[in-house]
Amino acid sequence: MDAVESPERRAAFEARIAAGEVIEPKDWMPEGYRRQLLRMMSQHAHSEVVGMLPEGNWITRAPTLRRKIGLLAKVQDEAGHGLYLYCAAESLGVSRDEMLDALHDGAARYASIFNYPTLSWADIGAIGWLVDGAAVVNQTLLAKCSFGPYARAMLRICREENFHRRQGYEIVATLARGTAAQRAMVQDAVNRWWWPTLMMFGPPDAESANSEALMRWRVKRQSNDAQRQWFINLTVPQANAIGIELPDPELEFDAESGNWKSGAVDWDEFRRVLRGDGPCNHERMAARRRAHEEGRWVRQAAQAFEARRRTRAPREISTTPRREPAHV
Ligand code: FAQ
Repeated sequence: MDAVESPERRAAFEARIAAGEVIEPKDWMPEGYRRQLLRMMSQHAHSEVVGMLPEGNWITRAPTLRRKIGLLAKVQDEAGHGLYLYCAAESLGVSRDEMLDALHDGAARYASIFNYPTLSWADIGAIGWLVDGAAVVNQTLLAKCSFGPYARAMLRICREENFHRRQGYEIVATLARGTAAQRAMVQDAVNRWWWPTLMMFGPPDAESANSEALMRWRVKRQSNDAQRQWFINLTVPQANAIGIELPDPELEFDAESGNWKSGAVDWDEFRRVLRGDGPCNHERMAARRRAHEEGRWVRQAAQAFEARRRTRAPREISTTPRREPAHV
């Protein structure tokens, strides 16, 4: 046990959580709380950054200029989310370099969903609609989590992910109204992304090793299965509205609970992907490591620039007003 972790301190911390207080980085916290947050937040940051790869593949092949601008902005947003999350996680006393080393060494995880390939343009719509849609459900809850920096990072991220979700849905809806070939392409994309999206919420509650602690500490505000169900309930009517079929013959509405009941998720597939045997695990990690190596000179140049800036005397600022250029 941590030298400063006493039963009294721990009880006071649990009381703060129970009262719905927000915990800030300088507040005392049990080591278990810090570790859980660090695991989850760094994993989340890695997911945003690795998540740029499947969609980044399609920037050069977007069908129109409008679609290309949208996709470029989305991929850049994901990079920004990674940066906010690394900053928020750094407030727990671990550097970004350490977190990135853990990702590149294979010690840290990132979301299983990003180990699937993007085979057609319709996949970009399916990712926006389904994957970002799932992220919004999960992250809207995290915006109310007990750790201040994580909750605050989620506010802006959720707004952006919601926009991504709508952009993805618009792509899917457009293709669903298109030619027979476009309809077939979008249906195929949804068939491939549906089940991996449901796996994003994590294993069933009974197998979720971290949920008990995370729920008690109000980091997770709903269980994996509850979040999955919420997402299914939101998504089925959206699919029906545009004539897309979700690839689950057992999906049916249960009037008693008000839920859309789904068939069984293939949890063996989920475990295989987590073990590193998904369709693109090797490709994704190789691309991430290469990007990190190729960016080394940028980081070094930025550090050298900052070191030089700090040693220079501040330049005098001119107080003479500048004249506006004359209108011609
Ligand atoms: N993938 O005990 P639990 C996005 C692991 S952001 C990989 O239930 P927990 C934006 C889990 O780590 C997507 N591993 O875990 C975007 C644990 O292993 P460990 C990322 C998973 O933490 C869109 C073990 O299984 N979002 O998509 C997964 O209580 C489009 C047992 O599981 C977040 O990270 C998985 N899906 O619940 C970007 C949100 N599920 O670490 C680009 C924050 C479970 O003990 C394009 N995270 N595992 O060795 C969370 O909400 C939670 O961490 C869960 C997992 C729900 C993911």
